Amino acid sequence: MKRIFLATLLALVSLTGFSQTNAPVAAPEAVPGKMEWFREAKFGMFIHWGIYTELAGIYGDKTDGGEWMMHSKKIPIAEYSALASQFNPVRFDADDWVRLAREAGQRYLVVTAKHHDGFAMYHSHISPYNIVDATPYGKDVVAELHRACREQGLRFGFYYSHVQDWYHPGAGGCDWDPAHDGDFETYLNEIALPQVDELLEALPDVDIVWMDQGGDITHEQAMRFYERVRAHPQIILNNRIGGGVTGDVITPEQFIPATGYQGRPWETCMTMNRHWAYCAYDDNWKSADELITKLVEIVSKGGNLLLNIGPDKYGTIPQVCRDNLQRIGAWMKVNGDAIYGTQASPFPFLPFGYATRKGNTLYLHIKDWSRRISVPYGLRVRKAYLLADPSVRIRHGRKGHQTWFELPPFAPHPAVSVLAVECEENVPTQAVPTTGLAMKVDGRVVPELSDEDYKSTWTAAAGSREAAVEIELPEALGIQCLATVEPWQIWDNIRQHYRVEAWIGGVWQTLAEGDGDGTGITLPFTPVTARRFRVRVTNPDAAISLRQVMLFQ
Ligand code: H79
Repeated sequence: MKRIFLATLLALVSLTGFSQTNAPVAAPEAVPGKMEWFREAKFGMFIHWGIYTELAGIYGDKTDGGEWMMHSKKIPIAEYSALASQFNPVRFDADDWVRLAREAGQRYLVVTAKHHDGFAMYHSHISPYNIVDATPYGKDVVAELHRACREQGLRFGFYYSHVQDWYHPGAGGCDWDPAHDGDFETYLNEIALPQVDELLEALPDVDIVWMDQGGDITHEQAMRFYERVRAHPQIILNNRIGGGVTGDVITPEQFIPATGYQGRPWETCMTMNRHWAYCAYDDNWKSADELITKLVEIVSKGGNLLLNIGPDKYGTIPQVCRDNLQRIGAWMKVNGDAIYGTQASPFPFLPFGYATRKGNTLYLHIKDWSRRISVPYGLRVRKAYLLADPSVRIRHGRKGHQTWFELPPFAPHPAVSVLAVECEENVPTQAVPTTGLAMKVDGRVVPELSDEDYKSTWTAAAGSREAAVEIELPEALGIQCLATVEPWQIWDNIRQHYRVEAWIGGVWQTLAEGDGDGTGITLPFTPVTARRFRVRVTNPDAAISLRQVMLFQ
């Protein structure tokens, strides 16, 4: 079986003329429909837990906390590893954690089996640097969570940092302690690959393998991980193996992509405050309402949300996290039909919020409540009702290519309220008016900006700090939002600035201004009808760079 699989893979590799360097591997769906549960589930729990919680984000000055502390403060291996002898999370209760996830409406759970610090939170037979052999607690918490997930009907996955490991010699990431000197191949063969093997053996029915930060390992090194995981055809593998090898799921970290990823499975992982691991002083909590809104936005763009919690060194989940999850759960009880098993919105942009759909039913997720909302399509409505109160009569009608709905005076929920609209037919996906359009930067056509490839990137000449993207629509249209995709990551701290203008009455009128966060921007404004637009871009931090520029109706 395994041999047939490998042979098929090799055939595929030679067919696609795949190079050693960076060609992505097509994801073979070994089990037909193996992604189905994932696409339906929409919402999972991420758990970052390890011996770094002994520090709780405090070591010297309290800046770079969390699971990166050892790296940020260049803590010697001998000192950091001694934290293990204190780690005794007596309040850990796998059944309680999984119940919390289930009651929040989360359908799967992913836990850090080994993070970049190299400490295994399961019983490893490859390295004694693990929770069973090196801590007074002495129990395998990954196995416990796996058991509890199976009992309560949640899917289960483990996170494994395969390249960075600041403890085992030769691995990536640790350059401050000579005790870490060694050979990367030896680390791969003696630690990382055997640990992945033993995890797959201990958890043969695991649903997700979440590798992290493969980066610049070679294609051949990446393939060794890839093949191991692919020998278990049911496993959903993320895209962070490195070496140009892609998996099944695209994994934006701490951001929501402007339009999703063209029908490919994706999952945003996100923290509730600013750290993945427990951090005693980080009070930058997102509210339950913000988190509900993010979940809705993600699902409306066809993705999943893997929402993180960071339990502390006792095994206690911060009360704020519990409260947030409970509130999300209450919302999901009422509105879950508009989340689970739905497809992405047919509308690239809606000024009042978001949409999802299932068959002929359209779910309008209303964030900015008003007495009257409309969608830019003439729907043949059979029935419209609020999920929070189906007994309230909702008047509706058509006007040209619009369908309007009259809402009661008060929103049922302060974050997002859902209007279900049963239609006579499936609503077709509305095109983004700028896709495929010739966009010019300083007079020259730049195809990267309007193709459908979110990865193709245009970068201005080094040193240039200003550019103008000119967009001429085939006809005047009512436009009310600019969206861009940028090539950086959140942690690069790049603030590219945008000013959107329209040519109206013989002058350029400014419509809106704002800064990207390194991954892009969604900038809504009061609708204007015009044919010519201009997006002026400045970048104080780096050469101007863009992947996509879109205008939405
Ligand atoms: O496990 C979480 C992160 O620890 C991990 N991925 C998620 C799921 C991750 N590994 N690397 N990165 C994320 C990107 C690196 C970010 C960094 Fe930093 C910026 C490392 C050093 C500067 C953030 C800020 C961490 C320390 C300071």
